[in-house]
Amino acid sequence: MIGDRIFGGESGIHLTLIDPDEQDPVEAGEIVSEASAGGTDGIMVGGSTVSGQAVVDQTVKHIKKNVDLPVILFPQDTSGLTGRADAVFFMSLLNSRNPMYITGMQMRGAPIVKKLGLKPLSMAYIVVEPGGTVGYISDARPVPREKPEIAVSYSLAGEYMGMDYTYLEAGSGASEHIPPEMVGAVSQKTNSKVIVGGGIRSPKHAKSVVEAGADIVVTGTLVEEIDDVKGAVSNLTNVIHG
Ligand code: 1GP
Repeated sequence: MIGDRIFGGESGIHLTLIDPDEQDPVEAGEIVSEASAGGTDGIMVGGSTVSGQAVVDQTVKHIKKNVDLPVILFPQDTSGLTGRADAVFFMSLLNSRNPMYITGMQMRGAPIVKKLGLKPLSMAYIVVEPGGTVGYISDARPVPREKPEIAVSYSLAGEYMGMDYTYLEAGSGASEHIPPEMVGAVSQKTNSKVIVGGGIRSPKHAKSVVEAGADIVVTGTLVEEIDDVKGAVSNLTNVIHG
């Protein structure tokens, strides 16, 4: 079934993140066709500044038209939801200072997720320095890069609250990805599936976080900036799939 590898909790997964504000829906469909040919395992759709539900809906429509891959929403608020997707990262930004990003949006979104029949994937979302746009918009207090123990504590807190995934987020387009030492500490000391994203642009970057224990690697900016999406994704998936 679609998404079995991801929803079954397997490791060695690559997800391609599409920000609906970065291209029109038709172009998003073309990009994911290339990413699929390069071996990506699924598509995430979301961004920090999405300009409305209609664009999310149309983006997922064109993605679904072009590829037979699971589509997981990565919403910044309820406007990031559409029933055309398969699942949603139902996340709480644990190190935000604003309760809207910890439980507020979740309260508003939960009935919509239920009504749309989206599969909720429960996730502790942890913003790490530099944190980028998402860190700024969500009023996060980014975890210092040299403090893996703080990331472990947040991840464990999420695990004990019943969350299946921990997403270590450096911020889209980050100058440096999550330090492997932090990925390793979270992977070893928690039972969470560890997702790592932000600033991963090369097979070398991907290899370093996978070897440290990342179960899922997310790349977004790369496919926005490169012409040969298939080639770039293929280079990453060769490393991530092992
Ligand atoms: C952003 O972690 C994701 O939420 C992906 O980051 O755009 O830097 O790949 P990049």
